[in-house]
Amino acid sequence: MFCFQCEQTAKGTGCTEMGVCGKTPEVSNKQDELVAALIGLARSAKGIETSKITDKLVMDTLFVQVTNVDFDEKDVDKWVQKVKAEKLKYGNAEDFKWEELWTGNEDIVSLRSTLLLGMRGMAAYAHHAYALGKQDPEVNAWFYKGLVALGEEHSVEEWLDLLMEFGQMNLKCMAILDEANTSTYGHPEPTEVTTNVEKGPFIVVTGHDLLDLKELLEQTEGKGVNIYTHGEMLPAHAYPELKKYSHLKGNYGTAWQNQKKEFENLPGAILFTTNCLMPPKDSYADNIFTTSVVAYPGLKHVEDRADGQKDFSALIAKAIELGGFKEDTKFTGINGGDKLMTGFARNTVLGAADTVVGAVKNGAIKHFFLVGGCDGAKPGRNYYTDFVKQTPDDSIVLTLACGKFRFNDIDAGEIGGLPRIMDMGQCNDAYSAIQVAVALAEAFECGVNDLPLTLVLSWYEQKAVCILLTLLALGIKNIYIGPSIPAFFSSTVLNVLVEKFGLTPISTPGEDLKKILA
Ligand code: SF4
Ligand code: SF3
Repeated sequence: MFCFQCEQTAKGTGCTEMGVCGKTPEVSNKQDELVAALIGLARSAKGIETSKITDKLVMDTLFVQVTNVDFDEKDVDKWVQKVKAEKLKYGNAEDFKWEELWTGNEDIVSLRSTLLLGMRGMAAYAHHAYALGKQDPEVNAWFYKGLVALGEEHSVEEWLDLLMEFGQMNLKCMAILDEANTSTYGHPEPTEVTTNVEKGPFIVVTGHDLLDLKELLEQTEGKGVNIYTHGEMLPAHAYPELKKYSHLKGNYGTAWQNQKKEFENLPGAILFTTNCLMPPKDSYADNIFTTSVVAYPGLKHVEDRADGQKDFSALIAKAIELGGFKEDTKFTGINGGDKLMTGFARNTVLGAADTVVGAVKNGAIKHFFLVGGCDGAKPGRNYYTDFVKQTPDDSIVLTLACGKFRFNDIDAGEIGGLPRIMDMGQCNDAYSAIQVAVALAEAFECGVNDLPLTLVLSWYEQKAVCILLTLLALGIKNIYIGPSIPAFFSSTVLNVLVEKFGLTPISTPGEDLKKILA
């Protein structure tokens, strides 16, 4: 096996014997086979109009390869066979030789990997939009274009152009997802969410899929089973069409890497709608249900919806069997706070644009930070907590994705009625942050790079890769990135990103803040 797609990769270079995430060599090799088969499918479909079924299969099979999604060799093999069968509908072009995926010139491997990993991220966004009936032919077509490109030779310049074109396409894909979410569930509204859990049966829903949550809310209504979000599902509380359910009670736990501790002895059932699943401990494995692209050997799986809704009855029965806590039980975030604010997506922030612009003009707001991205297990990730704690009182911290659990229970005060820390949503909502940055630039008649705005990203998996490529494609400069530089950036590629875009590895919060605010 060889895999270096995520931040926790072995020795910072690559997992070769076993994934640090728990992915086995068999699963890893199967995933490589899947990439090879997908390239074969894309080659066969060149110049032919593809069906919706094929488009959906391409998104799903790329999503399956994202870190902490699928740990089941049989399941990945099922996807390989599906792709091979689908290919025959279009032709029989040669598959890519998967052994060649990670070999060859270091810089070419780096550029090829960056595109592949970015596409895995975009596939997740396309998958979620598709579930809500939204898709874009251009985005769908780009998956095939990108797959064909992965199997071809290109100069470094050509690879960089492909990466920038991909970044633009991912912006489009994120826009469709934003449109899908807001047209289905309404615009997120500022919402306070408790970290406490009420007595009685409950289900914890984690991952990013809002439709799964919505269907589960409908199926548990009036049944005496409460629903709690976990991790990336927290922003669901802000959508009018989801918050209207009175049994959507609160948020349990923090970011994904704490699940082994947080799910141990939990008297509730747990639904994983997407990443990040960790290999479960035996003590709670029986309480876990996966669905959609998520799979783990031996865990119960809720089948995909055909026409109607998914059938969550076994999950609900499990929650009732477990019975929940006997008494209302208090929990806190990692800094001891028991209230989390969410719902500061583009509509809310832009709705307060006059206040924001006014506060900048009268000096009440001197700087904006976007501190966002994935969380993870490395001790160095305290950087993000410390960074936010050290931001000056006249600055605003926008945040998104699961990295926010490092600081989202801190009460950092307000400026002009707006909280200093504003949660814009999931990683899937990065589009919202980009829209706010663009609108601020318009209001101040300058470019995004001329705003008093600094992006401080934390990355872990491949959605962070596609978002980074989008930001670079938009020409956004001097982004701080941590906790480490991706292993798949060769030194040459990293040099290009540093020289061309000013991509900056994080150092210490104190030093970085001094530099940023100088
Ligand atoms: Fe290693 Fe990350 Fe790949 Fe898992 S996803 S095998 S931890 S690089
Ligand atoms: Fe988190 Fe896995 Fe990336 Fe959606 S849930 S941000 S790591």
